[in-house]
Amino acid sequence: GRLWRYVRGAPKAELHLHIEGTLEPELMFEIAARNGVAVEGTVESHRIRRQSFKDLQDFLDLYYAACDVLKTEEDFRDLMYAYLQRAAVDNVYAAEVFFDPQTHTERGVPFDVVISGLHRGIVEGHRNLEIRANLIMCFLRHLSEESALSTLEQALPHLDKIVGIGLDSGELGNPPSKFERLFERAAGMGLKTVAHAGEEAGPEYILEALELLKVRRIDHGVQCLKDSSLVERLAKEGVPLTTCPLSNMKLQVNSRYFGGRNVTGQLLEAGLRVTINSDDPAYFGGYINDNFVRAVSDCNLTERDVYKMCRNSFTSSFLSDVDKAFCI
Ligand code: ES4
Ligand code: ZN
Repeated sequence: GRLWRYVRGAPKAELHLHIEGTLEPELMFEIAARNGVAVEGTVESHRIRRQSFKDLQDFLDLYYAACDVLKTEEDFRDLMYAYLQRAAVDNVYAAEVFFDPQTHTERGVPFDVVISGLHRGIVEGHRNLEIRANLIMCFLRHLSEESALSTLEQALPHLDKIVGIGLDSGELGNPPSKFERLFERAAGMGLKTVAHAGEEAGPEYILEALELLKVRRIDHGVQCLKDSSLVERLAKEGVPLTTCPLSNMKLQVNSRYFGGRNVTGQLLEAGLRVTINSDDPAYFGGYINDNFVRAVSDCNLTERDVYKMCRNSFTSSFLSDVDKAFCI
């Protein structure tokens, strides 16, 4: 209806999207077959397995296992291109795409293969689909600082293909403070910084990400609602939150921490700079417009709210000021 039409037609930027989380079962089997990798089950059984997760770790175990099929530059190109095709349908003008190099280098896939393939997908997407994309290199917070620092070294010849760095994977027990030196080094190299914080862990992780990692955006950040003085600060400083409504629902963040409620409405009412994103759409049951529609219908939002969040997505992006002005 009218709501869907408005959401679909609104230009938007996607700021929180893990490229590995766009691997649909169909593409996973296609890539597995051509690489001679055995995968248990069927497209249908994988769809069913992805319908619900106990928590973040339950999801991550499946997400990392699915990545085993990815081996060649073509695989990473195809993964990126398929996502950009799907995002263009949702009127995404620009995407800032997370990738997890350590997930692949730990399995013996060279860093250069991963980044060259993803970059080729971006170049072809820009040429054929008129969609822009940039890469944000994410570090797995369950691994050591040493592993992260050596991964940053491997990125040195490819800095022209990366706009920034992020921090993801299992949050509890892996606080931002573990990566203070990494973020300082990356910032010194001219890279923008973001971090997942306050998805499952509490508001103190958000505060650490701001104070110690000096991030420009908080990925998720919904747990700020547990600390009213933090909410005030985020609102006053206009810190962008890249929220993911379907992700929070599927990973039981809402049921565990918010009485089952979608918190998009509360975040907006608090005056926060909220954006809506899809996180891992091949696992959480929808792409970016599905996330908008879910938030609007759960929280009774207006078209004005949708407009505001789309505008926030551009102002919070790492696009140049000229590009931002063109998009808004
Ligand atoms: C992730 Cl939802 C989420 N949280 C943390 N790390 C991730 N990696 C991929 N999806
Ligand atoms: Zn995420």
